[in-house]
Amino acid sequence: MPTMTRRQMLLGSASGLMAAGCAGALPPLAAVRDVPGGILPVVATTWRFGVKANKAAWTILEKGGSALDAVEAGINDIELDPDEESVGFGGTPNEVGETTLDAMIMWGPTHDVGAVGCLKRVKKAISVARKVMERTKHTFLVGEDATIFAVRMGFALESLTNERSSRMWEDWVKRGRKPSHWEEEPRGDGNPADPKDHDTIGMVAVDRSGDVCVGLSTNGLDFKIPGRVGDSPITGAGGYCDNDVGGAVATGNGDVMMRFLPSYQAVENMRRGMSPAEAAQEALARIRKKGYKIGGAIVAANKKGEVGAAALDYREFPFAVRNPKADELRTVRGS
Ligand code: SD4
Repeated sequence: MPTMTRRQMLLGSASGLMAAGCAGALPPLAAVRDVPGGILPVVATTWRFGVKANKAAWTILEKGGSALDAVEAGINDIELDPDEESVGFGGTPNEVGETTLDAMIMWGPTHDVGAVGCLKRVKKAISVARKVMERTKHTFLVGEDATIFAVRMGFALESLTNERSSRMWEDWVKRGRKPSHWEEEPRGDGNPADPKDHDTIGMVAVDRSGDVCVGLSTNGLDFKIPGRVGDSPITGAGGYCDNDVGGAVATGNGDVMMRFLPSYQAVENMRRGMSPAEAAQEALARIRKKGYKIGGAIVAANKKGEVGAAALDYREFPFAVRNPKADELRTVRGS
């Protein structure tokens, strides 16, 4: 899969820039690890906001911190950003005008997962997911009961609606409630690909110790039917990692993508020797083969710190990559 670099800031070798007095931009040398064929740490994130999310994650990775802390910090940064309309509060609401959140986090060293689906009135969904992972033996909590769990864990109850999200909902009602999710499955040539109108944050990080973490947070698809949970919080669908191999995260039409466990497939493809880009491409090709025509993409990273991505019916899919040598937004074309 060809990749094009839109904004590439090559920071040069750590020692070279240290000598040039630019140490502020670099991770402390102790936190950088050359591995055969690659360099750690690395963080890669879906969509354009990935650059900003990676910056927040990097403050942890550059000090030698864990991929787990980095993923939570990077995703929180976007969840709490009022300008992001598809992650966190103020995001596109469901059919009845309520914004609800899906999130999951998976930590390679323990192969443990925490997830929440249809979470209401709590802003930091990824942090609630981390509490599910760390404080309970469960994996996945949903709906009002996930909210009650969050309150028990000390999270504040807050409205996820703001002026913009109520306006979006009112406009949608005025347009006759179109688009809607009561229509036919997106199959075959007759169906247009989904418009790229929704972005989920999916982040994969490998820290200096080689430990892998993936995380995702989203308010799901615009004007979804109440109660709908997408692929993002489902292990192997939205995200998956194996500490021996690497990790992968998915974005796109989750109703279809969750039928294929594409993140799991991408990680298994890397285990069998494919590059991250090849692994993502092969996992997505399975969806196309069954006749679906959807927008979708996967970002994958292996233990060496190599990153790749592939996309289905997006004209262009941007994803952000940061490691000790680069801080860049890349794009792949949909296939
Ligand atoms: C979902 N996969 O809930 C998410 C939406 C998404 O870019 O990724 N949009 O189906």
